[in-house]
Amino acid sequence: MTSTSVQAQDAVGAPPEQTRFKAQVYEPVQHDAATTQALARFNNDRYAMFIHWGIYAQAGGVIRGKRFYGASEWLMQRSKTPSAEYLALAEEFNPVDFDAKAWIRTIKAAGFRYVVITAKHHDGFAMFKSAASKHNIVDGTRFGRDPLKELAEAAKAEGVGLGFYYSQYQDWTEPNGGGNDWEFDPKKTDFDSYFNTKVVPQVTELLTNYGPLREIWFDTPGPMAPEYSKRLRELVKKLQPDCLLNSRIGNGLGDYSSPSDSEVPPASLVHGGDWESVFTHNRSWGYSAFDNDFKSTDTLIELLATSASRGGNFMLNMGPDGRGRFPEGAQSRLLKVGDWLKVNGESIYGTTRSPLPQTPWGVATQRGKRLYLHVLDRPADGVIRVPGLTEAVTKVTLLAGGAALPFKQGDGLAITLPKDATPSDDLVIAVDTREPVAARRDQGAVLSPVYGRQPLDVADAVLSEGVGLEAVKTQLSVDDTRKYYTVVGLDDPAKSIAWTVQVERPGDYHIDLQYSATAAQAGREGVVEMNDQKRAFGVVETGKIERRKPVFLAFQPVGILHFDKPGRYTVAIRPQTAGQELFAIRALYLTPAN
Ligand code: JFZ
Repeated sequence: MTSTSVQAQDAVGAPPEQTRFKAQVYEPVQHDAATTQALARFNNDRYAMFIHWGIYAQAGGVIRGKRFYGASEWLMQRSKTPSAEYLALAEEFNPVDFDAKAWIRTIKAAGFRYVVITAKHHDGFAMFKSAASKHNIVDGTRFGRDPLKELAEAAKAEGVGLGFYYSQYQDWTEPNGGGNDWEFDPKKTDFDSYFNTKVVPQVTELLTNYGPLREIWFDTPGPMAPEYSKRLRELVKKLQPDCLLNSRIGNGLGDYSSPSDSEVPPASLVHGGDWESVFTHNRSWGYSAFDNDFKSTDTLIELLATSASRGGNFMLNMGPDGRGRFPEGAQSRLLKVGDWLKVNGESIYGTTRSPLPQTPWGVATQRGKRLYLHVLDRPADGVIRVPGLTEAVTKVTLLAGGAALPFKQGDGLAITLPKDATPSDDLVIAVDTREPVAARRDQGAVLSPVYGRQPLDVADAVLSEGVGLEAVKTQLSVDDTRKYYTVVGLDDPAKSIAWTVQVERPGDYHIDLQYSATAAQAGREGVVEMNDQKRAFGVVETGKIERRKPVFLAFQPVGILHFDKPGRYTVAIRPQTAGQELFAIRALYLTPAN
């Protein structure tokens, strides 16, 4: 079972009722044998496709001629459309271009190991044949086919894993479901009846009629009582003991964690627990006719490599349109990631998290005696340094092509990159060692003058007694959650937050602080300290943090720190006055200033 802090965060439906949460730590948890085995496969897979597909795809984010930005699957709620009018979309919905085999071929070519598709989203319309509700694709559209059945068969034939998303609490077209307060009186809804007559039968159908499932991805449990999460858990495990459950089943009853949307958990908070990050490709989960803001191939590879380097899975979303086609702008980028994986896949699939501290050139993954260095940021001098790597290195090769790379091992490892590599590639370097490289994550972030500005995140800071790490969630729109970490309790000169850094070469670094502060906090004083160097600063107002509003962050220059020789240093922030919370700090940045 997952910890209660998981629940505090994930019990939030969208929109969340809370803005600040105690930060979640991803700890390993004891499971039964079937779940443990399923998690081993889950962690081997690393890369998955998420598909949001429903009758909302027919609207593509537009209703009554009005565009709704952000999550298109929330269209009904955002526009406060009554059920009867919304369900009319089902009459138009006829995805004649849907081809399960073609979808699975693309999914496979893109390198995804399993796919999780919306069986029923918050709108309550089932994308599968259901005896429990007439609002289903077979009985309620002229299409009349069961795409989940066709997908299950195609996935099985190609060896791609399958999972279903199921909205167990929100159901906007059922009078007794959760979430529709524009049409139904929440005081009169009988959730128990909804749960027994729709959720239980439909989840049973999903676990009975579609073969073995990798996971059921529940979502937005909201205020759902623990007994319901418990009953769902028991139902799923009774029907398929090795089907995994995500933490959004609610009440701390998941097998693995779903971080908040579009978040890869900070390395320092990952202590070996199991998790799967979910990201949109553009800015909507469901198809949007006007949003083509697709993440670039490089960004996708970076998210995948970063997730793997922290020991988690990356599940990337696709929103097929009303005819059943993958948007071209998304598909072409996915296939490029697939090409990258054909060459570099061994650095992702089946790897474990990085043993290294934060390094400025990128991230690492590990497989036994082989370490994979993902070079996301090319150093100006073409030399990749891994300070403190003491295990004997036997060989260093470029994964693409297998060319041996020159390296030196003394005080750490220094590898010289080939000069002709294209700048935008995520180059992967395989480092073979005589013994597996031991974990040295707490050695501190590597500071090097050959890179630009280097962030020191509060999530990675050492907090003194009485200072706590919090996650702040604000939103630009319903889907567009922006989460960041900050601290509370930084209100006394005796308290501090601090980072260890490993300095590669002597030099000067500019300090910048990124934070949010209220009017009351304006003018309060703090100090950045490193040994006997102290740089005082005064806080400026940025505004109050409010839920569902953007957070404004100051980026404030503070001064210069001088590191006179290579080695480890501690950089700390401390308030100057007792009894006054300094600010909501996000990060400290150090930028070479020679
Ligand atoms: C939920 C859904 O409401 C959304 O439509 C989509 O399916 C997404 C994957 O999940 O949205 C959420 C749920 C939780 C958070 C944010 C959006 N969260 O915890 O930050």
